[in-house]
Amino acid sequence: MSAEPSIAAAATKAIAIWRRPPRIRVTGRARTGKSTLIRALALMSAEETAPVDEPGAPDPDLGGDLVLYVLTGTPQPADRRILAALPPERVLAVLNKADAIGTRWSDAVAAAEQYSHDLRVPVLPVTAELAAHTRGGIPSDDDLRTLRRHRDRAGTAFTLSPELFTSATAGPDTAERAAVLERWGLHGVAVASIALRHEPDLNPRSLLQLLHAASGIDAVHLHLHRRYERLADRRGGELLDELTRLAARAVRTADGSRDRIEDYLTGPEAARLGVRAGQAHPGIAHLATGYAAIAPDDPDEALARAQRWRAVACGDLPASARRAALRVHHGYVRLWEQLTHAGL
Ligand SMILES: Nc1nc2c(ncn2[C@@H]2O[C@H](COP(=O)(O)OP(=O)(O)O)[C@@H](O)[C@H]2O)c(=O)[nH]1
Ligand SMILES: [Mg+2]
Repeated sequence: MSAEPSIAAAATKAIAIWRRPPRIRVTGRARTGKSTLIRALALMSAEETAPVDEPGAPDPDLGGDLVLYVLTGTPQPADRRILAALPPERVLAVLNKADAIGTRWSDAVAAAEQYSHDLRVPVLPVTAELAAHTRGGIPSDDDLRTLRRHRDRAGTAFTLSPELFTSATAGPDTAERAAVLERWGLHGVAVASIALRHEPDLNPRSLLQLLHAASGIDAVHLHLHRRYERLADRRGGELLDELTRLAARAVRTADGSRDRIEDYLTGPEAARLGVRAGQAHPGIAHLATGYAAIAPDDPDEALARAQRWRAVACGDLPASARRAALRVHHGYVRLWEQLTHAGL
């Protein structure tokens, strides 16, 4: 019979793939903090894999959209092998347990930069345990009273180990100290003590913000969000390619599937997807920074951008980057057409 139902079905399938939520896998060696990081990020859709580098066990399946790779300390040969086999645009690595690296945050930042350079993927320092605590609630007045009572000991060996922090030699409030330790972890206690020494009147909300900032988790959130956007842009481009292919293959029949696909491809949403997909190409992404990702609402701006991208496409570029630049150019031309016709 007619090929038409299969065209409609194929278009529906392409749209479903485009809309599918990203699949993210959190991996790394055993006890690097994968579960803790998932809690800290509140990543509902993330799946923790079996640990990497387990004797006798195969490497975990790292298919899907994004891989969040958890390191602690110096990367091991298994970390290097697995990271080298993954496409860099699909990977973000964190250097967890930053609280255990050196004596200050800048030591963890320097280590992360070094690993990032060696491994050729972004590596962000983080203290997932503290970040997970700051998700769990706000410091109580009791917590603050206990920490204030010992603020003269902030920055000393007192906060170096759970045993020292809860030692009976520091006073009769061992149970209260154990409770604070339980709620905020050793690193949280150390950071909070120093903050309270400098500012004894700090309120619970400000202290929570400070602990959250000290965990480094916001940078991970931000990077992940950017990865999600890049992924959405790439998928938008794949949708356009697939629909273009389907429309080219289809015969025009009564049910109008091909006309609907063509209408969509010449419409405003496809133009915006094309601009975004083109700009996300790694070879030209740097040329797109500074420009709002959404289309301008004045036709002159759309035309100016179309001309600019035409010039980029005529420059010295590898073939795939040139196609991407042309896709941006075409997207802006379409938008310009729509904006000028809409005004008539
Ligand atoms: N010092 C420190 N310990 C952490 C941190 N994150 C996790 N841990 C601890 O590392 C251990 C393993 O964590 P878990 O999330 O279960 O690791 P997984 O095996 O990779 O899932 C636990 O005892 C955590 O409390 C961190 O940022 N700093
Ligand atoms: Mg786990």
